[in-house]
Amino acid sequence: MGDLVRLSVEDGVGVVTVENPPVNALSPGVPEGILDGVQRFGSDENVRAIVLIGGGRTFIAGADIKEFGKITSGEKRRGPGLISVIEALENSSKPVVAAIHGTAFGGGLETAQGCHYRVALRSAQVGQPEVKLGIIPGAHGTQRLPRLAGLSKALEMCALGDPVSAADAADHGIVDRLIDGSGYTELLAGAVSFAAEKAAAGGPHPKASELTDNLPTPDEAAPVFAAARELAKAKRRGFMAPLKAIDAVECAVTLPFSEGIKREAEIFQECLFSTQSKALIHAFFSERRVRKVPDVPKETATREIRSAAVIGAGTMGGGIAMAYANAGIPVRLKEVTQEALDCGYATIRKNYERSVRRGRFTPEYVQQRLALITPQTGWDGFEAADIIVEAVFENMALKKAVFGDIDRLARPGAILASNTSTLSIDEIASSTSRPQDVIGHHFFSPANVMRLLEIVRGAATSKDVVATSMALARRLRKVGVLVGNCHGFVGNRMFHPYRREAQFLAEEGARPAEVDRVLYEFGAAMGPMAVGDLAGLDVGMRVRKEAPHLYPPGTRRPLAEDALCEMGRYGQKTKAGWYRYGQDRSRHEDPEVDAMLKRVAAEAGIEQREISDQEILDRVVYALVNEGARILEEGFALRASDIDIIYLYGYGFPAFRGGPMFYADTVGLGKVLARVEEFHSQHGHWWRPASLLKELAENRGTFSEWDRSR
Ligand code: T1G
Repeated sequence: MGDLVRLSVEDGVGVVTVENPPVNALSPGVPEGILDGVQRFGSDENVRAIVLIGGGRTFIAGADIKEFGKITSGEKRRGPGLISVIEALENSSKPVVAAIHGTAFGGGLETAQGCHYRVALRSAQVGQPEVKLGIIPGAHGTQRLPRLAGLSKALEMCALGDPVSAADAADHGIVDRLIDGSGYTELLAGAVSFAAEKAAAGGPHPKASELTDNLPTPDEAAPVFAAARELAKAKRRGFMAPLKAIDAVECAVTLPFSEGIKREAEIFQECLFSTQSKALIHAFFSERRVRKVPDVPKETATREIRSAAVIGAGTMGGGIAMAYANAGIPVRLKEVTQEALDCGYATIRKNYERSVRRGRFTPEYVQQRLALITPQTGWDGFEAADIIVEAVFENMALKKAVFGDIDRLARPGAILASNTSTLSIDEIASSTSRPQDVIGHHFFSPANVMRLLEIVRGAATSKDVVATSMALARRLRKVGVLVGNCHGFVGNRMFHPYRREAQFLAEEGARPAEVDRVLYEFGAAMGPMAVGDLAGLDVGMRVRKEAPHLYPPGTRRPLAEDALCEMGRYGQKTKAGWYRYGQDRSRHEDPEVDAMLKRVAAEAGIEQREISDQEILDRVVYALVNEGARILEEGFALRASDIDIIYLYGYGFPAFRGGPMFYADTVGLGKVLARVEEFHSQHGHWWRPASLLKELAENRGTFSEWDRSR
C-alpha cells in the first residue's frame, strides 16, 4: 500500500513494516496500509502469522499530531481509520505480533494492544503520552490497557503520560517477550520466530479487549480511582486531560468494553477541542520549531565538541559542569582559589548524592559523571578545550577580563561562551580577537536541571557557532532558543516588567500573598513575590543600580524591593524577603512587610485601593505580552512561539496555557490591547502599547499568524 507501509514474508510470517520517518506516525495512508497488509496476509494460505514492525528507529510513535489541527478547524473529520485497523488486528485468525523498538507511544501502543502479542527490545519504551497534548488515548487504550496491565499501571500511564521501559512493560503484561539484541535486525528475527511459535501452538490467540482477570470490581477500584485523581491533581495541577483520562479508564471497570469505548470517544472529542489541548499541541511543535534558524540552514557544518572548560565553580558554573558531564563530555572546572573550588565541587557532589537518594541516578552513573569533571585552579588544559564557558560574577569588567584571558589561551576555533544573564555579548566579545567565536549560553538555575538554554547571538557571532550551539543544546538535553543581544535578552527582559508590575500592585494596596495566589491559581509554578525571594531580591537591586537607563527620569520605579533590601531582607537566602521563612523554607506573611509597603506608598504618595484578581493577573501577564511584542518587532526573538518556549521551560509559565503569547492569542489581542491601553491611561509610560500588538489587534490578527507569515 503506497510507500508508507511495506509488506514482506519471512519464513511463512507476513511482515508489515511501517515506513513513515522520522517517527512512523499514523499519518494518512499508514492505517490504510496496515489494514491492507493484515487483510492480504489473512487470506494468504502461505502465511501462518503476522508481525507488525516500524522501519527506521522506532515503532509507531502515535497519531500524526499535525492532523489534529485539521480536525479541530473542521478541515477534516476524524475517521474511524485507526480503530478499524486495531479491530482487524485483534480479529485476525492468524496470530499478530507487534515488534517494538524505539517508542511505541499513543496510537502506536494502542495499535500494539490490538495485536495478540507484543515483543520488544530492552531499549524500547511504551507509553500513552496523550495527556501531555491535552487529550486522552482515543483508540481504545483506556479500555485495553487496564485489561492488559491492570488498573494501577494503566491509570499511571494514561493519567500521567510518562514512558515505561520495556522491562517494566514486560513485568506488567504489556510486553510478552523481551528480545535480546540492540537493533532492528535482532528484533525482526525474534518477532518472526515468536510469531511462528504462536502459530504452531495454535489459537485462540488472546484479545486484550476480552481479558477480565486484571479488572477489579467497581468497589475494589473506587479507592484506586480516588488516589489516582488526587495524584493527578498534585502532579499535573491545572491540567484537565489527566482527570479526563481517569474518567475514561474508570469506564473499563464500570462498563462492558463496547460501552467503554463509546465513552472514551466522547471524552476524547471533548479534550481535542479544548483550549488546553490547543495550547499543549502548540507547545509540542514550538519546542521543535525553535531549532529552525532562518539564516542558518540545517546542513550548516558544526564544530566538534569533544571537551569543555567552565570558568567559575559557583552555583551556575557547577551546574553547567554537571550538564556537560551528564552529556558525557569531559569538562574542566576552574576557580580562582582552592577554597572556592572545593566549595563548588562539594556542591556538585551534594547535588549528585541527592539524585541518587531520589533514585534518579545510580551510584555508578554518578561516579562516571564525576570522573568527567576536572576541578582545577590553573589554566592547564584550556588550550585544548573545544568550548570554554564563562560563568563568573555578573559584572562586565570582570567578564571582559576573563574573556581577554581565554582569548590568549584558547585554541583557534574554540567556542567562547558566556553564561551572562543580561549583559551585552557584543561588549564581551570586544575584549577578544575573535568575536566571531563568542556567543551567549544563558543557562537557568539550577543549570543541571532547568531545560532552557538561551543562545545569545552577537553581531559578529559566526553561523557555524550558532549551529554548533543549537546542536550542543540537544546533546546537553536542553531546549536551546536563539535570542538577540538586547539587555536581558528575551526571558529576563520580559521578566523585568512582570516583576515590576507585581511590585507596583503591592505598593498600590494588593497584599503580596494575594498577588502570588492569583498567579499560582493561573497555573504558575510560583507567584512573582515568591520567585523574587527565591532568586534573591538583591539581584534586582543590583540591576536597577547598574542599569539606570532602565528607569529614565520621570518614570515610576518600583520601591518595595529596594526597601526590603535596605531592611536586609534579600529573600530565602536571608530567611526573609517578601515573606519570612521557617527552618523548613515554609513561607509566612510578615506584618513588617505590610508596614513597609504602607510607609513606602505614603512617602511616594501612591493611593491605596482594593485591587481585583483580574487586574492583578492582567497587569503582570500583559506586561509580559507587551514586552514580548516589543522584542518581536525589534527582532530580538525569531518567533512568538520561541518566546512561549522560553517561558514554559525557563519561568514556570503553565504549559496548558501555551506560553504568554499563545495565551494572549486565546484571550484575543483586541481585548489584550484594550487592557494595555487602559493601564497606559492609568499608569503612563510603562504601558505604552507595543506597535506590533496594536497592529495585530487592529487587524484581528494573532501572534501565531504573525509567526506563520515570517
Ligand atoms: N505526529 C507528528 N509529528 C511528530 C510526532 C507525531 N506524533 N512525533 C514527532 N513528530 C515530529 C516532530 O515534530 C519532529 O518534526 C520530528 O517528528 C522528530 O521529533 C490515537 C490520539 C517520538 C519520543 O505524543 O514524543 O497517538 O521538527 O524531535 O527527540 O490515542 O517525537 O523534525 O519537523 O521529538 O527523537 C501520541 C510525540 C500522539 C509522541 C521522538 N504520541 N512525539 O523524539 O524526535 S496522540 C506522542 C514524541 C495519539 C492516540 C492519540 C517524540 C519521540 P521536525 P522529535 P525525538
